[in-house]
Amino acid sequence: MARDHIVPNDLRAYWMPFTANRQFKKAPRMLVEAEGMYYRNLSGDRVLDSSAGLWCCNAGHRHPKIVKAIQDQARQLDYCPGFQIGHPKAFELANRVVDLAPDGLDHVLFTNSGSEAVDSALKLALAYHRSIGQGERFRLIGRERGYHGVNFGGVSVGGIVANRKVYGSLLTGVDHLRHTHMPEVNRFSRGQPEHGVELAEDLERLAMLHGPETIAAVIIEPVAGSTGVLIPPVGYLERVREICDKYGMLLIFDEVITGFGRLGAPFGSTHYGVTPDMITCAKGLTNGVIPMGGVLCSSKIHDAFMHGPEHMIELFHGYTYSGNPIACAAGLASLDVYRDQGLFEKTHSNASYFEDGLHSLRDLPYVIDIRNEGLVGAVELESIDGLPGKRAFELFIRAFESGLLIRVTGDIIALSPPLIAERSHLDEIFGRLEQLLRTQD
Ligand code: PXG
Repeated sequence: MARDHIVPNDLRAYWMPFTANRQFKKAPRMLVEAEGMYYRNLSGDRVLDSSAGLWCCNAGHRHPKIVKAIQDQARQLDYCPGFQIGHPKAFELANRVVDLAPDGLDHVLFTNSGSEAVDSALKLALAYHRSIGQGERFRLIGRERGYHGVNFGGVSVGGIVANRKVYGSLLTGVDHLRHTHMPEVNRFSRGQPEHGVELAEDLERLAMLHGPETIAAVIIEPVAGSTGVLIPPVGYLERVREICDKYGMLLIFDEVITGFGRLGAPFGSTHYGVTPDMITCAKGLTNGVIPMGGVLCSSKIHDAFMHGPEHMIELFHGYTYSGNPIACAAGLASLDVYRDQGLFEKTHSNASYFEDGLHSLRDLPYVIDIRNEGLVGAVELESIDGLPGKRAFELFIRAFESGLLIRVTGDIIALSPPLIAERSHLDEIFGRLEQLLRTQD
């Protein structure tokens, strides 16, 4: 295929997100095409995608049905105001999302990203308590090592230090549970680690410390993704749910990564059989192709706002692009593809093959832990003394140069291949990783 991609000779203007900008601009890594499991770089070489872009392209790249849906929608209705006006696809997508969710989560707000979904959910939690006469519930509880996007609410409840520490005092009234990483007892666990259910008791302690009647909501990722894939210990999510119920605190599952099939079920909550009061999602909602996120909530929450004069707006919240028609078209097509290609079931049936492949890397140099669930996994490497993150970053560069896209965070390699991955693709990912790990300096 002829390649006519023009590369600007000045890269200074674009300040790239979560990127080592100076390093990048000295030796840029550009992708210019994609199809299925592969990208292509500027030289036309294939790059195998082991991270579904950034955990989002679950149906792989440039899926013809999703591409067509977006093209058709752009030709038909490009934009429609979302306030006081609707278009059919927003309602259709909301129904389809709710159908996949656990029973009881019957309503959806649309946003444009996971970060916006999180901040919307936190605001909704506060407004809900006020609407039922419990306005004294103002506290929000997150968890160490949690990632809930980059907006003020999400950073406040988040627990990744580098994402927080330079941004001032953030929201007040926030506290954190301890994270659930216990390598001393859970190293190389397959699926849910055996130890750590007792960490859920942190919530009981925080309730006693602050007064449970002051806590509005608890937000956690069922599987903590960004921090390097931490799988919930057996019984942990159930216990958090119990404590929330005991004290009337809302439970929010941030399913931006675990939503839409990553664990082999529509949501992490369906996979683990624990139903929160709200779910935040994004990424796989539109296969990552058009920005979109959402907040699913229970009828209990929704109905609490549905009173007062009917001409009045019930919730003063929303975005210019909430329910954008092209995003909705991408969402509907993505959900069709997930269903028609049986991608959640495929993930479920590939999970143990993925697990075996991942754990086969266990004895390679510097590997200190491996964790997995569904089609998400992590290989943790021993950090170089005084240079945390360097070992994995170098591996990332070498992988990219050799035609494999991986995601690294600190010294952890996180894998989350598109759910269309055949076993041959998984073999290729693990084969290449083995080679790269074996040949480290
Ligand atoms: N919550 C969770 C659980 C996430 O994983 C967000 C919120 C924010 O979503 P947006 O759409 O605002 O980015 C996320 C996003 C990585 C990585 O490799 C993870 C995310 C985004 C980009 C990179 O660690 N998670």
